[in-house]
Amino acid sequence: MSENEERVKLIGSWASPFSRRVEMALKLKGVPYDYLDEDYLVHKSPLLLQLNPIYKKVPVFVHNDKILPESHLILEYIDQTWTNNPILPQDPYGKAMARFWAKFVDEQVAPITFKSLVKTEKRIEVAIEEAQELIMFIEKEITGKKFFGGETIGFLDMVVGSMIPFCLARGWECMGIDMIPDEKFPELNRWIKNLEEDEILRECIPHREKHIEHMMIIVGRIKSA
Ligand SMILES: N[C@@H](CCC(=O)N[C@@H](CS)C(=O)NCC(=O)O)C(=O)O
Repeated sequence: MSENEERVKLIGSWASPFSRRVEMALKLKGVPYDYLDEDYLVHKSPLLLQLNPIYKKVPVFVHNDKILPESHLILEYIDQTWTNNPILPQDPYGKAMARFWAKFVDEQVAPITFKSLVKTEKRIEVAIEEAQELIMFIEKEITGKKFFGGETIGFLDMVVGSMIPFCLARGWECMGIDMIPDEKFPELNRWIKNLEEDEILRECIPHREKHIEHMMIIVGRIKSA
């Protein structure tokens, strides 16, 4: 390897939306990288524990001698380091709002529409309705947009796309829940189709059947926790 050559490594997991979104960004920007897959449900490698001793979670991004956990931070770092095909808006308000929606989806939508739903003590119809109320905020935000940030794939498509259609929806499917029917969420479903048409994104989406089996395991674990 020459002295100037970049060393880029991602420690991720095939089923993790947090890892998938980082691969989406690397592929979109054409950054070559080595990938190490962690089967974190079974075992956490000494490398993962060493690189992310605080959270012990994937993904961890390694660029030369820099080590960075946390997918939102990794995406921002990638965007600022490899500036072709920008994924975040350039204007301060657009950037702040992209961060807002990304945080909302990871910190509110994901736990409330999945983990809490699996364990809910409410009537399931009521819990689903509450989950749909949250998702409706995304439906409204996405209305009329090809992608979340406009005409090209960007940060929000990676964060929200890796989470809602290509992770949570598979969990809802294995629980037999039709969470985002077309009649109720036409704009969300239109946007999902746009994502599925993109070759780079498609490459980063976990294989559906295998993923549903994985989500079954997660549902079982949440139930018995
Ligand atoms: N906030 C983190 C979340 C990462 C995360 O939750 N990763 C999961 C995989 S989907 C993990 O490593 N879980 C292992 C554990 O919870 O012990 C990010 O955005 O990167």
